[in-house]
Amino acid sequence: MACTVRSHAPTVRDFPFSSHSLPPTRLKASPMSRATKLFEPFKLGPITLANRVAMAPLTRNRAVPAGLVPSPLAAEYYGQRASAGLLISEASQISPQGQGYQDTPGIHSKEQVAGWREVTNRVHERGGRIFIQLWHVGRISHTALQPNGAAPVAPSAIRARTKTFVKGAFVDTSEPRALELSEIPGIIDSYKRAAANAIAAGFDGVEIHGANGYLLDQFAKDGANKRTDAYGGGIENRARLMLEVSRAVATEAGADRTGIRISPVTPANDVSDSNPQALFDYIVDQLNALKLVYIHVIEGSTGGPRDYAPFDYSSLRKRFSGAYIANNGYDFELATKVLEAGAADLIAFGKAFISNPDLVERLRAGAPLNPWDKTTFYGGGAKGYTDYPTLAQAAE
Ligand code: 8OZ
Repeated sequence: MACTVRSHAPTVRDFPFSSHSLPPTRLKASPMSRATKLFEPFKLGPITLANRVAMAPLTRNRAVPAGLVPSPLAAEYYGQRASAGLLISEASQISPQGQGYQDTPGIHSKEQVAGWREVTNRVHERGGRIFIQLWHVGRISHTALQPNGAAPVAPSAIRARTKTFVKGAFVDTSEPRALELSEIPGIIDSYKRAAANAIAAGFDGVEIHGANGYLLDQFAKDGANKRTDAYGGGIENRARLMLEVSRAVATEAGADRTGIRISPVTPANDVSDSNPQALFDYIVDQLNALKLVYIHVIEGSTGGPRDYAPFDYSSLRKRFSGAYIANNGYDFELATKVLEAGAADLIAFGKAFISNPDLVERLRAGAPLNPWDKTTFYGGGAKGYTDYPTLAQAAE
């Protein structure tokens, strides 16, 4: 996204997206339990979710620096949130090249698989379900995070006008190099191996990160993709990588355990497209043919206005026979309205889940929500991660 450079010294607590934080929702306390579709079970492929509340993928930058393995605190954090119908993990790089920020976890090494196994065990013990989000950042990275200090890779050698966070400071993303055609099978293979690792780690499924200006979104959108080969030019060519990755991951994990997150109009990470409706109508038609289990759609500007740019999301809903997960700025009222209207199957909540481990119970009771603390979103330890109280703990 076009990030505003701040005048004060940057810290890991100041990722661009945190500037979009909405004021915490305070709902009127009510002793009644609210019965809406939000709390009804949902069959997602072979698994049954206890309710229609999903926890959106949330970058928290707390992996153990040596090996970028999820820490024991991560098992506690996800376990605390297991009453969500579906947890979607923080974005996790599929390869060392796929990393773009400090201390994000991976899903490419044995040690990472073992770390994630602790997370999935904890969530399952508590009756929850969890998918992992598979991530390749493409050009949203820095040479300091790349193997051998190499340039990050992208569809085209165009630097994104945004920042990333490296070694305790904000830095401009590095000038990327364009991927050679001959390298693309290797990228697809990394997604496949990551999907196999995810299943080995006990995840219920995988979500491909096709959103927010990262690699697959960079290929799809003509602001970032100026290629002249089979992966650039018209819509079919630009969509090719996202679709080839989807097919490969679905082959590995099962289409009924493979979802994808998309953000048709977001300006996040300096990405743009001249005709997002035509592009995403085509992409969703193809995802439907691949029989993916869900599309997870960020409606509007990520973490910002829902009406950022005109787009007909119902067109995507109509084209896709799997589940539709809606995200961005939902509260209880809007979630209920959209589910009752049949415009979505699940609603993903982001920041509210950071500060409310028992978000489902609070929504059901109409109880107030804990406000979130932006300064502990990215990096650090237990503070702002595993120490937000449940309603029961708050009453102690
Ligand atoms: C916030 C900070 C860093 C990365 C995304 C993975 O927006 C992210 C992300 C969010 O999808």
